[in-house]
Amino acid sequence: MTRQVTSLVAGRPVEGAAGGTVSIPNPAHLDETVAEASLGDAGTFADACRAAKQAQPGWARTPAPVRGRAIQQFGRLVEANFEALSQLLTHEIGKPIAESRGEVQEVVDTCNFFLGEGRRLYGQTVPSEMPDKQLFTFRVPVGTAAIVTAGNFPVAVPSWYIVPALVCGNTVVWKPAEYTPATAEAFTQLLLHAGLPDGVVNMVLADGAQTFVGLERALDEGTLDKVGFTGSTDVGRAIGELAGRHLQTPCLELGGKNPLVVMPDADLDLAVEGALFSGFGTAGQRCTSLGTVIVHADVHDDFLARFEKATTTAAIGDPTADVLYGPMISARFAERFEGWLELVRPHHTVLGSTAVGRITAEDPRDGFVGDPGEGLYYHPTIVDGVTIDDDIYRTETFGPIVGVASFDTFDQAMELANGHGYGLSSSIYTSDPLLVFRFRDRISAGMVSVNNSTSGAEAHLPFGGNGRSGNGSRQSGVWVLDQFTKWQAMNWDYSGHLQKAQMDVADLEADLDFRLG
Ligand code: UN1
Repeated sequence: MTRQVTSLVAGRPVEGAAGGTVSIPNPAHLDETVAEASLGDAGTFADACRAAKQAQPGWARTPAPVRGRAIQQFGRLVEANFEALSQLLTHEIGKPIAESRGEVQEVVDTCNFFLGEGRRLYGQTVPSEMPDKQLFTFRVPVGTAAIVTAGNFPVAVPSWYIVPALVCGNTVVWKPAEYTPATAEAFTQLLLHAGLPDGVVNMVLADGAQTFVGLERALDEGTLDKVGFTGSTDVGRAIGELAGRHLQTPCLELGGKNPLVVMPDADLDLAVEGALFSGFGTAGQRCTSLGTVIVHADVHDDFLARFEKATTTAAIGDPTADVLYGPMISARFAERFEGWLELVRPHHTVLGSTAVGRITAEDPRDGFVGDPGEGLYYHPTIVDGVTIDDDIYRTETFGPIVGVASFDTFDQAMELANGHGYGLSSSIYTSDPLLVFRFRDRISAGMVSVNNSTSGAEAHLPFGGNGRSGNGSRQSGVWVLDQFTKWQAMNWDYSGHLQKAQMDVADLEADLDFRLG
């Protein structure tokens, strides 16, 4: 069944298709159309920001525990529609069904965490320098938030922004990836049925260029107070510049080139399992996907042989079956991936499958699950012999490709782990606590795994990166509250007279010349 979907602004579907229409094929069965979407344009986006601005004061006045209740209801609706949403996600972006269910669970986990935040949103009571005076802090909503997200996690990542933004008293304009309109529309319908007043959540389907113009317009009009963006480093930089001109700090979650370091004392089978999942799970299209395995020279050959075996024998294919990964998300992702395959140089050794590039009848993959000709399937590719000077070392390659580099000293391992300038996720396999803490101390990444893959962050720890991976903002858990609230400081002097801070403070005479005999 093909879904007809459109933007949802102020609780209503947007008529017409100011930004044109797109047809979304199932990437696992290209002859099946999942959705026909009517796109909005910059004007639609600006209208949505106006609707959100209008709804915001009323939503902020809604008591926070009641806002938390809306989040609880949304979480319940997601659970009640768990399987339908998971299946839709798999149909629209080809994510293996087990991973889609995991992603929907991440939305439920996020709701479970934040539904109680409505009853906390703690401020502080702080002692004053003066008698008969009390200091306080309050969390104040930022206002309206535009959330622009990628399509590789079309519901979990949006929920990381939208759920805390709402519970904090903000209203939202969400711009999902234009290649996941069906999942986005379904997700928005669940939000709209959770009891949110019209205009509190708005969803605009639009392409990137129109969205950027819409952002500029809304910022100029003063209808937008915060931008959250998950996507590429280049677009993040442009959004950061734009927001900065309006004295705003956006929440930016950008790319990664996540290292997985294998020390000589590592459990190699465990490391292989981690590399396989984070390298090829979601067809390597997570921001937390493994970029380069950095393996000690003493265990390099042994690790590589085991990694090659695991990769060559892994089940790839139909995402509704039990596979390591399915197709690429869309034709755009497939094309970009083909470009990145050209970063493989003659000094590299390529392993992992029966061929490189698209899986076809001419370039088949042993053990492929289903018919590769039906979808956008690509061979897994291990590139051994990566050095710090290689383009592939410093380029985020969003797809099923993993580099392998080797090192002799821990310093070299750290240079390789940090030298690309990204800093999202990282991992070390070792049994030595000293190395674990040395790694934690020296790695530039915002997230560190020990004897675990670079993917699979839990939904209540701070998620985010440094350097080319972001501007230091963090999502998830209590840490994201600082993205969606501003601290307000209040002092209340009930002494009945003016007490001047710093000047009218009681002095305690001390004998600072005193010394022990
Ligand atoms: C992303 O790729 O943008 O940590 C998010 C993970 C998932 C989320 C990834 N929980 O791999």
